[in-house]
Amino acid sequence: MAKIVIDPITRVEGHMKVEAVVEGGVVREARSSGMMYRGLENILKERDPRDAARIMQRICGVCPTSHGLTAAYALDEVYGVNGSITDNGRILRNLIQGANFVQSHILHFYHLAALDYVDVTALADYGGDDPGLKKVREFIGRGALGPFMPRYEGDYRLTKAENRQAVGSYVKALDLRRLAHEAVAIFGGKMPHNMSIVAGGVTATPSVDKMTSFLWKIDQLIDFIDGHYLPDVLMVAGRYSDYFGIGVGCKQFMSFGCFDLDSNPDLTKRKRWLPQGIVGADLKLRPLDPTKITEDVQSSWFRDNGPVHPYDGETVPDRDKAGAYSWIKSPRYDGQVMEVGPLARMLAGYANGDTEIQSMVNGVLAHFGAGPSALFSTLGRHAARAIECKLVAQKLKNWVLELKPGEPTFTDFPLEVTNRGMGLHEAPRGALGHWLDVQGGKVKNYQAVVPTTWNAGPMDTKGQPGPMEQSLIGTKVKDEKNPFELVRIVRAYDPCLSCAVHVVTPKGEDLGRFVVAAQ
Ligand code: NFE
Ligand code: MG
Repeated sequence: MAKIVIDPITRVEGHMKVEAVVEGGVVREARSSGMMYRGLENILKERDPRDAARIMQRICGVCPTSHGLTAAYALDEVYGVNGSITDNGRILRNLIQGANFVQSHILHFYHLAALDYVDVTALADYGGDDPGLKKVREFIGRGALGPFMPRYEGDYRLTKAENRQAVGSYVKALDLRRLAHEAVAIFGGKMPHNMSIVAGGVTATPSVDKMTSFLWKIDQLIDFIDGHYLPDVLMVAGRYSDYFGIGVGCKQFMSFGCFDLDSNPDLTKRKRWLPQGIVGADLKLRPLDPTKITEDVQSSWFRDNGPVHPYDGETVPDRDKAGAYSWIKSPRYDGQVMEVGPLARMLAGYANGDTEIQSMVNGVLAHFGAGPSALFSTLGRHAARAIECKLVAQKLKNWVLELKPGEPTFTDFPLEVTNRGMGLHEAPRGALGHWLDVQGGKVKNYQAVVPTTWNAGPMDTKGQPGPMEQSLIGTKVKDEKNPFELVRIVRAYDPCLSCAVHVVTPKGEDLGRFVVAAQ
């Protein structure tokens, strides 16, 4: 029996540890742990609720727009304007959020995941003129290999030409991500942490100049997605096609739905481009009942009052709790484990009859001669993310042309309220919910339940491991010293620990000391 510990396993955004007990070359037990403690929920207490749309974005620099937007949805309900967001406000929110999706998906494939498959040393004797690739060759020549090393050695399967193609895209993707950030900033003011999404709509106003600039950037992003991202994912999938059967997971998926097409005050009835619901292996979409969401802290370093709905949730650390092994909580839907993310969204859209999604998903499956069950896998997660990236970028082009310069973007409201509010939307990594309770115009309680919390959460009271843990258990590990299988499985979920452990003590106390081993 061997124990493999990978700490940290994430390439950015916080420390996540994975421990796997391997017996006879197969993972028998797996533990996913969030190894840091933060605290945005507690910071909100007693503040003006409107601060939530700014402060909650500080959960993360990768998906701040999602936290600002989901906070704004919750605040729309608190202030009673959830049924009266103007068309301009709704569309601007979609554009800001959509441009961040595109950036985040490109970031994930190239800069967080690709180096698990692509051998950068293929550039060591590069003799061409591409400035980006020459830079990579120089890095290799000097032995200065960060961020490419350290890495596991052995299972790199692309040809030299394919590795060079992928590294070329890796370098180009840096520029394209900047372009996507600039697209967010056109209507969001800046990126990260936009200034314009607020309760009641958006403070930015559309103009023909801004719309043209946005369109021009999105066009270049679409060229990159068509010319690099989609072909590179297919190329990697071709060489590593066994990963269509590795990392299967819990086969239960949840999407809160995203990109509003109307302003129905009830978020379970609001028309959204990507639909809301629960999908199982039968590919049938069932409606979501948000009252069935709970957070369990049985295996988390928090005071335990049993699984509770987020409106009743609390964030009280207990670092010495017996049996706990993570700062991440374990969210459940109707007591069940749920995977969230691009795969969940593409499955929800597929099951709902979206012909664009069906055609792209079927195209990828046909390319590999695979059936729908291949989607429940490590490569299924990469493919779903790439498909979504392309479809979101196309939608952005259409939506920006629906803006009406000169018409309102914001609906005003009175501030002295006592009310509760729920925000449900999707972040790039999956379903994101914010719940807040406001009394006498001040925040009494704030709870965020975040995508990586769903995916990377630990075992619950019923003994059910979280989705990533389920993906790891049963995996064959060929070389325990180079556990490619484990890092590829975990990274395909695109975990973000800053989001997952978004809690901190109000006084910034030191809650524990951790030794972070080199990967
Ligand atoms: Ni820090 Fe985030 C996304 C959110 S993941 S990246 O996407 O919310 O939990
Ligand atoms: Mg939380």
